[in-house]
Amino acid sequence: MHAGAQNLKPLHVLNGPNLNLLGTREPEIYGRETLKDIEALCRETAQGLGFDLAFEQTNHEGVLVDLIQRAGTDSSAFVLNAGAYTHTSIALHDAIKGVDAPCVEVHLSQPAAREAFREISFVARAAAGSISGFGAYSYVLGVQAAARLAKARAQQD
Ligand code: CA2
Repeated sequence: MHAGAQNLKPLHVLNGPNLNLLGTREPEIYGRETLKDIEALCRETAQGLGFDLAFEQTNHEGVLVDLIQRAGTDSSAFVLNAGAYTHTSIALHDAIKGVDAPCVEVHLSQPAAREAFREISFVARAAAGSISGFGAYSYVLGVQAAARLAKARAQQD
C-alpha cells in the first residue's frame, strides 16, 4: 500500500443517467469504452494509489442523491459524472453541499463546447473541481484528483 492511503476510506465513483449505454452509441462524443471498461480503469487507478473503490450507476435522480449521501459517510472522496442531471439538478447540488467528502466532477465530453443547455453545471458549483473532455481518461484524472484530496485531508486531521 502507498504511503498516506492506509486506513483511508474508499473512493466512490458515481454515474448518472444513460451512462450504462456507453460504448453502444455516439462514440464520436463519448468514446468506445463501455462503463465496465471505465470501472476497470478506475479500479486500476485507485489500486495503484492504495485505495479501494466503489463504482455505481443509476438512472434515477433520487437514487443519485442517496449515493452522494452514502459517499459522504463511506468514502474519503468521490468522483461524480451526473450525466444530464449535471445541468438540471439543484437536488444533486444540495446533496454535494450537504456532505463532508469532497466531490470531483467528471465528464467524458466537454459540455461547455456543446449545446447551450449544457453550459450550466449545478454540480460544478458544489464540487471541489471539474475534469471534462478527455473521454474515459477524464475518470482516471478524476480518481487521481479524488485520491489527492483524500490524502491532503487526512494530513490535516
Ligand atoms: O460528457 C459527459 O460525461 C456527460 O455527462 C454525458 C451526459 C451528458 O448529458 C452530459 O451533458 C455530459 C450523457 C450521457 C449519455 O451517454 C450516452 C452514451 C451512449 C448512448 C446514449 C447516451
